[in-house]
Amino acid sequence: MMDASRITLLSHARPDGDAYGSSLGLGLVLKQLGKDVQIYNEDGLLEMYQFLPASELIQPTPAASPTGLIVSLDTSTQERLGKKFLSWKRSVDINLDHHGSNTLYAEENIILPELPATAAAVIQLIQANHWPLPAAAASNLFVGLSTDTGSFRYRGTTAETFRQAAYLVESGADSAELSKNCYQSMSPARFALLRLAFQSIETELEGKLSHYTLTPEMFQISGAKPEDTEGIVETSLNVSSTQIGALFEIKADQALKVSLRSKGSINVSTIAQKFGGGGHPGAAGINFPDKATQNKQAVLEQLRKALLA
Ligand SMILES: [Mn+2]
Repeated sequence: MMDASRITLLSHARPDGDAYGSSLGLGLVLKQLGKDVQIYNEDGLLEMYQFLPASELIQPTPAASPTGLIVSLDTSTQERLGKKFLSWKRSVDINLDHHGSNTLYAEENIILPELPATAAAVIQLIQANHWPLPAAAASNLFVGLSTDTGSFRYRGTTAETFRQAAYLVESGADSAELSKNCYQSMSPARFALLRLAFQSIETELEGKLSHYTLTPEMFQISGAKPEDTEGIVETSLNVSSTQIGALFEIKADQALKVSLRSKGSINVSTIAQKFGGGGHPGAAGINFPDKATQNKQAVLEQLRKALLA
């Protein structure tokens, strides 16, 4: 990565705090090293992440393929980089990720499933190379580390994670301010969607399984955006009995987006992979192009089976 002068950083569509945080964190460090850096995402910059320092560097993926080195971050499959990227007909040079389900689609694949965030992999890279870490980069990496660990709560958060967090704070990341922007800055529309989502909750198997179903009407009524579903499924795990939480998002064209979370011993990534999805043992997702109702039932069947096993 040190040799290339022009570097393009990509992350997955429907980006989250780790996709943006790891790309911006690495991008700002490379820029300071004198590199010509482009940071692209299929969805551009979502409004809720405008607070990230230097967030304006995130541009929607252009139609034309750039020259130079292409690096993907936090992205388990090539398809998740989005349609624009696929139209470039170019392969990724370096694939830096922490999803165990990563399909190793690049020339060089650096997959670290033991790390709780791609931001953690970027921090290792920065430290190993003794690259200077500007405060703006540290702040972005803090957001990646904090959001993917559920504020340092999930399994996978280790002593090293806290050491990395300390390093970021020492480098200028304001943890309280960033956390407020991540967790206490919900838009009224998102809050309205949350209210409707809670009304849709169904629990099964003595509360071990808890699932939400979102419909296009709920987005209409609340005025929420597609990205406003982030964090909803996690709230089901706040109930003591819940072992698996699921969020089913039914689209107008009957496509179905499924988010799965587990706080027990059940690996939801294995279940997602049965349907062509993937993720981590505690957090995984599936995208079905059609047959929303049927596919929802099929996933629920697998979740019940896992809980009864
Ligand atoms: Mn991640």
